[in-house]
This record gives sequence, C-alpha cells and structure tokens, in this order.
Amino acid sequence: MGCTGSGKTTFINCVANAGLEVGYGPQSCTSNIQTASIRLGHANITLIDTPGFDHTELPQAEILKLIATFLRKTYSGGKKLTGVIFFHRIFENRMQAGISLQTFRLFHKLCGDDAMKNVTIVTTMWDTVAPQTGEDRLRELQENYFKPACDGGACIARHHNTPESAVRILSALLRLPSKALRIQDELHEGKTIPQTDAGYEFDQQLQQKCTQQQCGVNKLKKELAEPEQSPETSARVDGSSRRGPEEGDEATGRHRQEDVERLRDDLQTLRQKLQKTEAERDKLQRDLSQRHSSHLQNILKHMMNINAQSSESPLREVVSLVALCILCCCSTTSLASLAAGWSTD
Ligand SMILES: Nc1nc2c(ncn2[C@@H]2O[C@H](COP(=O)(O)OP(=O)(O)OP(=O)(O)O)[C@@H](O)[C@H]2O)c(=O)[nH]1
Ligand SMILES: [Mg+2]
Repeated sequence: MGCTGSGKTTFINCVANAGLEVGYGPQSCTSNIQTASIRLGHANITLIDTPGFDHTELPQAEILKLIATFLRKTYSGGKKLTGVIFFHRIFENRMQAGISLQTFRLFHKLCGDDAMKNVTIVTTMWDTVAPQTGEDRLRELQENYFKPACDGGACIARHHNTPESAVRILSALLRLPSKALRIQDELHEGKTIPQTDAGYEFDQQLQQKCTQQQCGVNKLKKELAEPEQSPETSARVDGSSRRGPEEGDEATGRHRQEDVERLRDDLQTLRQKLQKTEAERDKLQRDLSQRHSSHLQNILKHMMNINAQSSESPLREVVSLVALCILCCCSTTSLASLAAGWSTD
C-alpha cells in the first residue's frame, strides 16, 4: 500500500516479473486490487497490489472501501497476511511527504498496533536523490514521522529497484507468523467500514480538509473584495507619482494602463481559484454528509432491530424516543438521504 506513484506495482514486477501496468504520468495507474504469485524457497507467495490512497480519479473513500472489502473477503476465506508493505518515495520533500504521511496514518489505523511487527516501510527511488539527501530524509523519517510505527515493531527498508533487493525485503517478512489486520478483526466483529479505526481516521482527515478548504475560500473572497497591490505594483505606482512632468503624461498613462491590466488578470486568476476551491469544498461536504447519513442509518436500523426484538414496553418506548431524537438532530440533507435509505430497504 502507499501513495500513488510510490512504486508499488514496479516492486511486484521487479520480483515476480508479472508485467503489471505501471504509471509514467501524473495520473494514478492501478485502479483495482491485483495479485501476482511467486515462489521463494519453499514458500508460495501471493503479492497483492493496491491502488494509491491518493488516487487521482477515484475518491479516497472508494479506495478504502476497495481495500477493506478485499481484506474482509480474504479473512473470511481463512487467509491472513504475512507482511504488509508501505511504500514511500525517498525523494519527497516536506510538502509531498505531508500527503504521504496522512496516507500512512490511515494505513497505520488499518493495520492496527498489533500488526506493526508485520509491517515494512519500503523507501523507493534511491537512484533519484544524492546519497546524502537520501540519508538525511531517511533519518528524519525514522526519528519523526515513522517513529510510532517503528516503536511498535515496524521496519524501514531500502529498495534499490532490483530483484535482489525486493527478495531481501520479502524474505525478512516471511520469517514472521501471519497476522490479521485490525480492520479485518473489526469487520469480522460486524463493524461497518466507517465504524472501524481506519474509517474514523478517514472521517477526521476529511473534516480537516473541509475546514482547510473553507479557510481557503474565505481568504480568496477577502482578497477579491480588497485586491491587494503587490510590492512591485506599489513601487511602480509610487514611482509614477514621483516622476516629474518631464517624463510626460503618455508614459504615466501607459504604466497605469499596464497596472490596471495586470490587476485585472490577477483578479481573474483569483476568481478561477475561488471557483475551484469552492467546488472541491462542496464535494468534500457532500462526501461528509453522505457518510454521516449512512452512520445515522446504521444506528437507526440497529435501534429498530432492538425495538422489534424487545417485548418489554418501557424499553421499546426508550428506544423509540432515542430514535426520534436522532431524527430530530439530523440536518435536512441527512433526513433526505435517510429517507432515501429507508425507502430502499
Ligand atoms: N527512478 C525510479 N523510478 C521508479 C522506481 N520505482 C518506480 N519507479 C517509477 O515510478 C513510476 C510509478 O511507479 P508505479 O509502480 O506505477 O507506482 P504505483 O505505486 O504502483 O502507482 P499507482 O498504481 O498509481 O498507485 C513508474 O514510472 C516507475 O517506473 C525507482 O526505484 N526508481
Ligand atoms: Mg500501481
């Protein structure tokens, strides 16, 4: 697992000669779970490739659902994982690493603390950085971002994009007893995906993104309301006003005209940014609202089940009252979705 473009599929191809499609552009490549088999010593191994958590086309919720569903099925089929690999590109600067690390938090919740011993964080793309830069980044990752996972037993390994290096990483994992991931246990217990630790983490990240988008929108709106003069413009405008009459009205007029055109372009760019940010925010809010509706639907269904099974009238009354309270707390949107959900049952 890992971010898009971190080298997941390339790793599998490298060791299994599987010929799976790898990406070469900015778009995500793998959109479904795919597997490849190899034999290492006496062990038959199935390598499972997943789409990146930050897929460029598919929503993150969809990726989480895809992976969780796959893991639930393998668990029900009596198969546990021997190892889980998280891929991270060593060249990532702090900002790119930010996205990777959000992804890693989700990955950590999905695996759970108990499975950390079966986790290897594989750093890729060592050939694209100067050796010292790579070493510095690795140290920073070990001491900060991946520290909780390493303290819990996870290992960090370097992959040099060769079959030998991939075999070394897999062989180390093969020595471990297989283990169920946290999300597998949770789903087996009957939780829905949003009720799992990974689902909760995903919800938190979604809300955080929504708040950030809202701040961005507010900032852009403010900038549009009071277009700020850049220092360059101010200097030019000030310079124009200080110029003596000897430079003539024509030059001053031309400079002013240029300033006005530049400001108009800036405004146009800001408006486009605002539209894009608002669209992203609306999408996030829709996602959130849908998730909350499905949470509430689950709670209500559960309560109705209790109600149907309970023969004691005081309990039935309490359950009905709580269900009514939940309904009252719902927003209109949630109610609409709830109604839609009920009517399909
Ligand atoms: N230079 C270099 N390129 C690499 C390395 N590993 C992978 N790549 C390149 O990185 C690009 C992305 O690799 P993929 O294997 O498709 O990445 P992925 O993680 O499967 O990406 P998604 O399928 O989009 O989630 C490809 O062009 C690979 O050739 C590496 O170690 N060094
Ligand atoms: Mg891939």
